[in-house]
Order: sequence, then structure tokens, then C-alpha cells
Amino acid sequence: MKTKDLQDKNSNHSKIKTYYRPCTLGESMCGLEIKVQHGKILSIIGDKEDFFSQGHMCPKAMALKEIHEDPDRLRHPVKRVGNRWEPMGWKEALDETTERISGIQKKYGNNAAAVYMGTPTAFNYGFLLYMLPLIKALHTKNRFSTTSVDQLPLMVSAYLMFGHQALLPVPDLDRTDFFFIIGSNPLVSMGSMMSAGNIRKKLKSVLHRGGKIVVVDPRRTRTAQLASRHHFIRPGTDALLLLAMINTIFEENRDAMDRMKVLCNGDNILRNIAGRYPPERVEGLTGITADEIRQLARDFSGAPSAACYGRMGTSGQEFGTITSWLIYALNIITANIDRPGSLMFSRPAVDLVDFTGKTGQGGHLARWHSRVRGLPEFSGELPAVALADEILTQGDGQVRTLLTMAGNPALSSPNSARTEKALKSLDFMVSMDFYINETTRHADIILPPVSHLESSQYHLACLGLAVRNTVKYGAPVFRKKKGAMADWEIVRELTCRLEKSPFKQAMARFTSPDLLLGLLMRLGPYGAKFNPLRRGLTLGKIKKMPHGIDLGPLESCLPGRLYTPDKKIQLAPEQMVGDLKRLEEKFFAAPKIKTGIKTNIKSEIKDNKYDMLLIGRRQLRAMNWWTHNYPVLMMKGKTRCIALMNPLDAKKRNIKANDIISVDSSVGRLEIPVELTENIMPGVISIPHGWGHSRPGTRLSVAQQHAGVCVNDITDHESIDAVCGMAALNGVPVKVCLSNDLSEGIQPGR
Ligand SMILES: Nc1nc2c(c(=O)[nH]1)N[C@H]1C(S)=C(S)[C@@H](COP(=O)(O)OP(=O)(O)OC[C@H]3O[C@@H](n4cnc5c(=O)[nH]c(N)nc54)[C@H](O)[C@@H]3O)O[C@H]1N2
Ligand SMILES: Nc1nc2c(c(=O)[nH]1)N[C@H]1C(S)=C(S)[C@@H](COP(=O)(O)OP(=O)(O)OC[C@H]3O[C@@H](n4cnc5c(=O)[nH]c(N)nc54)[C@H](O)[C@@H]3O)O[C@H]1N2
Ligand SMILES: [Mo]
Repeated sequence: MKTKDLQDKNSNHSKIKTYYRPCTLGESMCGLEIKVQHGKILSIIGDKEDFFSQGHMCPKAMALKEIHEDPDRLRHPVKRVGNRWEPMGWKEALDETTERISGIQKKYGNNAAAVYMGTPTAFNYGFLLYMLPLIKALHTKNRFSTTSVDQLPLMVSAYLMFGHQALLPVPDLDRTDFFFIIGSNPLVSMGSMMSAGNIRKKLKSVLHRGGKIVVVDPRRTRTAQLASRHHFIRPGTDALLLLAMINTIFEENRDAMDRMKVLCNGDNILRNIAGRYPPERVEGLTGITADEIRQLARDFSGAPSAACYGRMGTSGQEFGTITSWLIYALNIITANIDRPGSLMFSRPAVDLVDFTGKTGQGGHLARWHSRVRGLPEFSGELPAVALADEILTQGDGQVRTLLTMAGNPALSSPNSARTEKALKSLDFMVSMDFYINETTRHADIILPPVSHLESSQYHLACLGLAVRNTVKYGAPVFRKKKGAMADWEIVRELTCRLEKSPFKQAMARFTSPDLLLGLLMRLGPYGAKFNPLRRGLTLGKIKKMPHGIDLGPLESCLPGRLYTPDKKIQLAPEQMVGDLKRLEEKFFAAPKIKTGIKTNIKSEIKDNKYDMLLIGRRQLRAMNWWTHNYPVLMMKGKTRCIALMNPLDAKKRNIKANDIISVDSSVGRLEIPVELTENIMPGVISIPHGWGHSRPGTRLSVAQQHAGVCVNDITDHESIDAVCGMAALNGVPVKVCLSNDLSEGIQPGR
């Protein structure tokens, strides 16, 4: 529908206005239809005319109304005075923030200031376009974000293999014959590092057209239940499975390297490596038999087209980076890259890969290391697991002031108690956030942006991961109140106050997100450039098409878009090959001992009381930790903060359904009710994240009533993927028992 038709429609129902815009609560970019009357939201439903999501939306989107109306949401800056929060004017808040940060940097050096960016920054184009100048103005090496508790292994793999951290292939879902999902539950997460709109429909149509979906996951998830086949896998052993599949493919000459050779290098190294992993060597460790592994390899390589895809289960573990590498490698050696039905690259209207690639910003690894633990930087950021150390450890370069932006590291980073201890000890902390939550309660000043519906929306990051090329823009539903500020305006104000260069100040001051977006779009692959005779996409045209524009199926683009020096895919980057030693040590070096599960993991040997492995899961009615304050999402259904355990494990421990169990790890203990189900592999326990809202001093009245426990109270900040410092959130060794049956001698908290 064009804007004029929309206006007509709006005037027919003089008081009811209809707005169309993409959802801001996740990566799937579902088109929403929002009806408003007298300044109140009447309804939010999926936009049926949106070609990308076809009327689908997930339950999270319903919360947009309550986010907007939430009385707990901050509408103006506040300052902590003792135990109270006092309102502040914007000028005063921004001036004080920058004076305190500058003062600390002057006294202790630039690295005394740190920044932390949470995940919602990725769905906020104003943020993305204005963030870099602010970070540069801070001149600090202490930059952190949720990247290193999320997709970092994929970005490191893309950088090392394709030459650019953001050249991330996505499954061509509309055309694939074989969708192989390892460690992801897209029917609940709606797809991640892959924007697909209506994912259920897309998965079902793979099956309807005779294709196959195979899921490998320690839990039989909703996605696994829909799939053609599911295999349980022991957490953290995916790299072994993939090596054995690659072994089979090479052994049985099922690879397509004859065709792929022109595009790749390093295939001989990969072949030699895989030679060491026959399926028989890994079956006992993965829990998938050698026959099944061979069959998987044959099915994958034999399908007319196939796409192997992994997400938090494969990224968020101790071997996340090599697993992500091997996932790409499996696709590449079978010619399942860059052709219809395989892993392909999206071509968005604003192509950040092109812009940054051409200016040499495709990525960097390990140019410097964190002060305390020596963890590597990636593209200017240090791993989130290093933040608490940098704050708590005295010495030159200690972090004393922190700016958090749209993040809740107190709960979302491993070892919450330690993170909170660190936040509490800062000289000055400021948060850009509209809630007083577990993180921002430690801030001295909170700078709240407007609500999501008061900002325009363009999915700058997610459009580059779409499974079909598309573009859309959403205008604000509500005009922001006088004096209120959007995130990008807050960032701009901070930049102008911290930046010494008058030119850079002016650049920040006299631009706007839409001006920059319009410019980038004109210069982008579909852009009109600056030639008035050339027809092409402009932001103006896109704004007139609120249901989005279809830019067609994904298209082949290699080797043209590779940013590696030799314009070839690197099949065996040295950093990956080098890390196989760690894999060998973990799984094959130590003597076997008898534990509850087939394993010879060293950490468990050290202390064999940890005889189960903890994994995480996402839930349909929440977005990480922050959407727990909305009755529409929280009031329905049964208790959701519940552990899942196999009846076999429960029986051994005398645990019955709905009992309260105690789960202990090397860093802490939590207590949680348990559900017994055969949908989880024996030896594995699943605890959802997003919970733990009982900390005092927050202003989250609904979340507090449904507090639950935070899984990161028992994940370990020292347990990481050594290649890049990604947190190992899955596969955490734990001990489980009835809560009133606590064994002596375990001291929680480290
Ligand atoms: N409703 C909802 N949607 C969301 C979110 C949310 O909180 N709620 N969060 C969003 C965000 S930020 C992200 S990053 C995405 C994540 O999207 P997904 O990765 O699809 O979501 P998860 O539920 O974490 O799925 C991870 C799966 O990996 C499995 N797993 C755990 N350990 C292992 C392992 O060692 N090997 C294998 N093979 N599997 C393992 C788990 O059982 C789980 O099923 O979801 C996004 N979408
Ligand atoms: N154990 C375990 N831990 C995990 C994970 C796991 O699977 N298991 N998953 C990891 C992953 S994938 C992720 S993405 C992280 C998430 O980690 P975080 O991003 O730190 O957690 P969120 O709960 O999403 O916090 C988002 C914050 O942003 C604020 N916010 C929301 N919208 C806006 C906005 O528009 N502007 C501003 N300024 N603020 C806003 C919210 O109020 C909230 O405080 O958690 C990670 N942690
Ligand atoms: Mo995430």
C-alpha cells in the first residue's frame, strides 16, 4: 500500500490510524500493523501485506504496546543520590557524564574508561550509525559488547575464511533441499544471524517440497520435532562430529573440491586434519554412532543442495570458533556455498560489508590483548568475560568508569556475582537505558532514550543477513515528547562533548541517521548514485513502501565479494588449525574415568562431582533478560523458569517432577524447579536464560514478581573459547541434586 492510500485509509476512520513497520525486538524483521486511536495503541498484528513475513509475528511483538506504556520505563535522566534516584535535566546529565568520564581519563589514562554495548544496539540504526565516533572520541582499548557472548565465533570464521567479519553466509531457505541445523532452535528464536520473517512457514515448505531438515541438539526442541530427523549430541562435541563428517566425505570421494578448487585454498590441510577423525574415533564422545555420522555425511553431500547452519549451541561453547569454521568448511567442500539452496550471501540496500571492506575495516584479530588475562581483541573489542577483571584488578590501565548502552551484563555475562561486584566498585558508571535493572542500578546516571515506537526503524544489520534480499523502513508511530531524546541523539551529544576535533564535532552535529542512511543507500548496490537519470533505490522511495520491497532471491557473488588477500576462501586458517590441539587435549589426552556420561573431560576429572553438563535455551515469550516486565508476555502459561532433565538422571538422584533441585558449578549454586522429559539427552540439564529479577534496587515491578533464577549465576567467566575469548555458556559442568539433599563442602561463589 502506498503512503497516499494509507492516508486515505487513515482519514476514513478519522480517529483510528494504521502504521506499518518492522518489529524492533529481534532479527526476523516481521512486518507489524499497529492501530492507534487517541494516542493509544489498539492492536498490534502481523502485516499480511509484508511480503517478507507474510502476516507472521511472534508473541514478543505484542509487548511493544506495554513497553511504550510501561510506568516503570524512565522518561527522563536520573541520578543516584544515596539509595534514591533523582530526576535530572538532559543538559545537566550529559555535562556531568562527560565531565566525570573526562576527569577520570585525565587522572588515570584513556583506558580507565570502558564501554559495553548490549544486543538491542544491533536493531537500532541510529545507534549503529553514530556509535563509532563516540567510541573513537573515548580513545579506549576497553571496548566490550554482547558480540563475545553471542556470534563472535561466526564473525571470526567469516573474517579468517572470507576476509570480512560481516560477510556472513545465510541458508538459502527458500530453495534448499537439505537444511542441517546444529545447535539452534529457530522455531523459538525465529532465526538468528539469519533473518527469515516467517520461519515456520519456510521450514515447513522445505519439507513440503520433498526436502529434509536434520537437527543435531542435546535437546529434542520444537525445531527438532518438526524436522525429518534429530540426533542428540553431547554438548561441546560438535567439532568432532563435523570433523568426522568431513572425514567421511573426503574418504568416500563425495567432496566437490574439483569444482571448488578455483575458489579455495587449504583443502589439502583440511583433508589431512579430517583424516585423523574417522567416525569411530568420535562416536563415543559425541553420542552419535559412526554409522549415523556416515549417513549424515552421505545425505548432506548427496543432496542436490544443502545448507549447514549453527547458532548459540555451536557458537556459545568452548570450541565455538573451530565449530563455526567446520560448519562453513562442510558447506564449502560439498559446493554448498554461494549457489541456490546452499549458504549464500545477502545483498542489502546499504551494504556495510562493501563500505567497510573497501576501507580495510573487514576485521582484525589479536592486535592487542586484555590487560589482566591476555585475551585477544577482535576488531577493536575485548571479550565480555574480561570486563569484570579489568574493573576489579588494580594496576595501570584499570577500568574505573563504564558506559553501558542497551545491555544488561550483570545478568547476561557469565558469573553474574563477579560482574555485579565489579560494577559496584566503579568510580563512575553511566547507562543508556530506559530501565533501572540489575545492571543500571549500579549506575550513577541513567540516560533513557525514547521508546521503540517513538523512533523510526531500519534494520541496518539484519537486512544484511536476510534469506531473501529485501528492504523496508518504519516511521515512528508516536512523535517523541518535547525534550525527549533518541539513542542516536544521546550518543551524538556525548560525542560532541568528548570529541576534541571541531571537524568531527561538526560531522556529528550536522547529520541525521536518515541523511546518512539515504547517502549510503544511494551509493549501495541498488542505489540511484547521484545521477539524476539513473533509476534506483532511494530512502524516499523506500519510505513510500511501508510493506517492504522485494529485491529478489539471493544471488551468487563469489569470488567478487571476498576480501582475503588472494581472493580465495581460506579452508584452513592457521588460527583454526592451531586450536585443534586444544580439542585433542580435551577429548583424547586424559585417561577415561567413569562418570554419569560417556566422557573424559579434564575439568570433570579434576573434580568428578560435576557429572552433568548444563546447556541453555531461549523461550518464545521473552527477548533475553529485558522483556520480562510486560504482563502480556509474563502472565500467561505455566512457570517458565524451569530446568529440564532426563528421567534417567532424575531417578539416580531421587528427583521427581516439579521438585526443587540444586545446581552447583565451579562458580555458584542455584535452585530451580525441574521438569522431567525424555526430550533431553541423559547427562544434560537445560536451564533457560532471561531470569533472575529478584535483585534489590531495580524498578521492574512485573519482572520482580516472576523473578526466577539467573543461569549466569553458575556459568564461569573463565570458561571460554581460547581462539577469541567467546564465553562457553553451554556445556558447563554441574552437579545436580535435590535441594534439601545438598552435599557438604561445595562453596558457591568465586
Ligand atoms: N523468543 C526469543 N527469541 C530470541 C531470543 C530470545 O531470548 N527469545 N534471543 C535472540 C538472540 S539474542 C539470539 S542470539 C538467538 C539465538 O538463537 P538460537 O541459537 O536458535 O536459540 P537457542 O534457544 O539458544 O538455541 C540454541 C540451541 O542449542 C542447543 N545446544 C546447547 N548446547 C549445544 C551444543 O553443545 N551443541 C549443539 N549442537 N547444540 C547445543 C540448545 O539445546 C538449543 O536448542 O535467538 C534470538 N531470538
Ligand atoms: N547463559 C547464557 N547467557 C547468555 C546467552 C545464553 O544463551 N546463555 N545469550 C547471550 C546472547 S546471545 C545475548 S544477545 C546476550 C544479551 O545480553 P544483553 O543485551 O546484555 O541483555 P538484554 O536482556 O537483551 O539487555 C538489553 C538492555 O537494553 C535495554 N534496551 C532495550 N531496547 C533499548 C533501546 O532501544 N535503547 C536502549 N538504550 N536500551 C534498550 C533493555 O532495557 C536492557 O537493559 O545474552 C548473552 N548471555
Ligand atoms: Mo544474541
